[in-house]
Amino acid sequence: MGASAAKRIAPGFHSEAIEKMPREELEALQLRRLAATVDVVKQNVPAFTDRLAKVNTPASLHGIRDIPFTKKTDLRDNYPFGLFAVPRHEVKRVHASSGTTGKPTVVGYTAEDLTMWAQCVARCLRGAGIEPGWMLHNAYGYGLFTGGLGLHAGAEEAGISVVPVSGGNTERQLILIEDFAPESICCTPSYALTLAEHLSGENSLQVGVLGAEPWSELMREQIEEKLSMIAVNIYGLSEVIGPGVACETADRQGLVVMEDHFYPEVVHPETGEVLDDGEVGVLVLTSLTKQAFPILRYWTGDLCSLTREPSPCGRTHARISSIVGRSDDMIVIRGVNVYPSQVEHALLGVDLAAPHFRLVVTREGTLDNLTVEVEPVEGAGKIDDIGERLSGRVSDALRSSLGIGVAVTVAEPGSLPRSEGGKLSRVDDRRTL
Ligand code: DLL
Repeated sequence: MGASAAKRIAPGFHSEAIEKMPREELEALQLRRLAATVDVVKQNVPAFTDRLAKVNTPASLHGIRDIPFTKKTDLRDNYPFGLFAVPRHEVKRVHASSGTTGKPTVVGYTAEDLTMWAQCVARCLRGAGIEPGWMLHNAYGYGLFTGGLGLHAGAEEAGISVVPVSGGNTERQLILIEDFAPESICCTPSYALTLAEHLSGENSLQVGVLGAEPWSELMREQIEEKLSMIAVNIYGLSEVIGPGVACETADRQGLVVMEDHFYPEVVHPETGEVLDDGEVGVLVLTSLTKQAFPILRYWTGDLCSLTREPSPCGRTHARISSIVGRSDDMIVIRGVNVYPSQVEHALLGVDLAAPHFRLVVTREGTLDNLTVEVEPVEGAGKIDDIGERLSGRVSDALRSSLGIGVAVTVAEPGSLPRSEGGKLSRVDDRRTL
């Protein structure tokens, strides 16, 4: 049974009046909240006093463009609590994201921030079609990562029973899914694929809420097919709140931004100029209600486009496309700009290729090299017999989508890294070594 044959899942609501608020009213609310946030940051975050000295309280939403971007380096430079806008005793929780180098970036929440966050995630889960009273198997990591606790609080807020499994220990996860028969699951898409290698299509799951890493439409098809559930994309980042900044509904027509709390812009990756709706650029987010760690024009580095057309389900808030890559992920191969997500997309369309792969990036002198490692699908035959055919097909697919030739190697089935519960990096970037 594929997802299409599964019971039709319809988007629900957690705060219907807000989610369907007429845009004019929504934008007036955003402006009031933006003005208050700018004033709070100016007054309460000494690290930004100089930077914001010439910025006036915005009189229109357009006025946000006068505010300088906040970047990840600002969080590192003010580690750990230097950008908090409330006294330490008002901070009820901190989370942190592990940077690949150096210190983590630390974020904080007041009691009201935690309530707002739970409400945003509750909207995501209800929009995804999960009903109050259903069970949610939560396989996002609990701890400093925002995934586990973020989804946990949202489920409770929406009246969904949550199983706080956290990531890892796949064997135990499989037993619990079998025995508890949850209707829904949340985890990274790469971990959903790991679970799908062991779970039959005859399982209890109807909805998966997957995110925290990029994934393509083809990967969605594979997950939906193998697990017989619909797979909904959830987006967020710890600097802005955690999961729940934006999420698809069960219709899967773009990710609805919780626009009463987060103001989205898409800007040109090099000039920072705000782009028109529909154009792909860097997503920039401003928190409109956060207290402990308000953030103005945060440069996410995530590439997507934006639309303000109303959704089929009646939601009026803006939607972003799936994240198509990160502005800092670009590889230049013989003068051609390549994003790993483009490679993934081409690769997943090759029928002999399994959805497990790795991109190895190396540098010789000033030239970047890319090697794509692929695995054959189960049952395709011995590598000696099909290896050449598989690598030929992958090379052809890559040449036609990227316009350049890329080295391809075929690995033994099961040998490439699988997600063990957390984010899976499919790019092995050896250029800095
Ligand atoms: O990954 C928050 C989260 C948890 C989102 C659970 C969804 C589900 P960070 O660890 O701070 O926070 O990582 C944020 O992950 O800037 C994106 O590059 C990437 N990311 C998150 N969601 C998606 C998604 C959490 N749906 C960074 N698609 C972000 C693509 C995503 N990339």
